[in-house]
Amino acid sequence: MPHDTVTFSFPVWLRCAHWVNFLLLTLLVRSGIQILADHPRLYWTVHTKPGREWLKFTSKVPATDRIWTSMDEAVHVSPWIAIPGGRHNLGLGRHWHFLCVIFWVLNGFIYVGLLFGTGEWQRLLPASWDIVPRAFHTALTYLTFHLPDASEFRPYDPLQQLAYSFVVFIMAPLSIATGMAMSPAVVAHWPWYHRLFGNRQVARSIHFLLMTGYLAFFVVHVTLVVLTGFARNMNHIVLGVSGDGTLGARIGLGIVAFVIFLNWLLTWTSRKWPRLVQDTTGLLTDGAMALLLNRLRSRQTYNLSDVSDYFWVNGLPPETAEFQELLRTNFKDWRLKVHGLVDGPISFSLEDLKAMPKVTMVTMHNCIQGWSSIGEWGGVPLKDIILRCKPAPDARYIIFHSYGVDEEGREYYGSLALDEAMHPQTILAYEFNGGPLPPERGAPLRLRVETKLGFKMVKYLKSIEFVQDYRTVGLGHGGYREDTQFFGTLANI
Ligand SMILES: Nc1nc2c(c(=O)[nH]1)N[C@H]1C(S)=C(S)[C@@H](COP(=O)(O)O)O[C@H]1N2
Ligand SMILES: [Mo]
Repeated sequence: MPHDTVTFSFPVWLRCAHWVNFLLLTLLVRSGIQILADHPRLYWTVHTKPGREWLKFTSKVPATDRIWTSMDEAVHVSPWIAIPGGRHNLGLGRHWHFLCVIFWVLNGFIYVGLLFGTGEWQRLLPASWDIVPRAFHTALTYLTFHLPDASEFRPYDPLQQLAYSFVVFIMAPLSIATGMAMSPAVVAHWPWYHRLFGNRQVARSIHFLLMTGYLAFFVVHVTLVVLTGFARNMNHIVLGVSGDGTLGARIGLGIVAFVIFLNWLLTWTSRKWPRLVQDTTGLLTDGAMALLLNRLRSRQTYNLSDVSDYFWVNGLPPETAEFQELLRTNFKDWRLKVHGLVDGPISFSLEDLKAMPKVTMVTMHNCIQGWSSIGEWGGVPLKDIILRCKPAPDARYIIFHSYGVDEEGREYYGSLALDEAMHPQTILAYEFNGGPLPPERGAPLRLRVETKLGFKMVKYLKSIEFVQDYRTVGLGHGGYREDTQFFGTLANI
């Protein structure tokens, strides 16, 4: 009975922040696992070549008799572990991840603000370095199946103080910082940012390791809460009072049951009504993204020596007779058609495009699945095409139509707002790594928009269309992946 002699109480805001944090972390971890399952390899190198990972959660061996695409990599996860579970459901996993992270960061700021605003920090933050040997001593006490002396709890024992401070002031900020380093918009605008960690894949690996850190903390924390006087501990953290009654424990277990229920409910809803989840979470996450990230411009200047020796392929060349014929004739009769809200239908041949001013750039590609590669792209700034086409004043979006179709005959397409399309590193590329765009890279022409995830960069371009609102195209969510896999359309993170 360690802290019998000590009476103390936790303020209500601290107790609330604690339980809110618990709920959000369950969802953040589960959605994070879903995201990881789409490319279950972790690397220290930015080039993400299979075989160069330091950790993998897949037994798949890339096929050698055909192109092994990044889609082949995605593994199935149980909905008991991940939200929403299944294979290639990261679109929905990401909606939960980003929705929860908004509240998690808010909750964290409120908590830390009140910690310092109320003086509560003095109980949490170690005041001197002797916390380290004292915490070590406490750990030894626990490990030899003893409990520290009651006087050690003020209200935390030294090990708790150290562990909690570490989670709050080191791990949580690092999770945020490494999460941001995975945003294509952030690292396109401030390429130095991901180098703070080494590179984007190191940040991704650290982000994963922090997740395992929370899980380890959780196990030890709950074990000790149980072993050091469960009823009394629960009275403190639920009711804010000292005492041996069981009310705190009963309510606390009720909260845990509610968190489990909510996880189940949101998982079930995501599987049953994915569109509803996409639309409702998007209200907040898209707003936040538009405000914070979508205006950033790509300013990448990698060197040719940075170019990756491996670059995953996502989306194979269309097998339609039409496209195969274009391929066979080396795109001689191919034209990029421009239609919609423009001064009159126009079209460009490859020669026309090559005669226009050319941009060459070395940039990092970030797929939604988690892999990245650096490549050199050459092509025409989309801005120049737009200026030539003279869009009508009410044209606000560009739709990129592709020759690519899925098994059900649905076209691969994507969209960009006109202002995003004007960015200097938004180009229509006809060259890759110094040569003509290879068939699997999107020949004859593909979009490159360097502040966004790869799925926005439509390959095998057929035409571009100026529209007032992307909601009138396809199923209305801004692109093929948005329509069929529930991805968010801004794709800045
Ligand atoms: N037509 C078409 N374009 C596409 C895709 C696709 O499947 N079909 N995949 C997208 C995705 S998810 C990514 S990551 C990039 C991959 O480009 P890469 O194959 O050159 O690496 O292309 C994008 N453009
Ligand atoms: Mo992708």
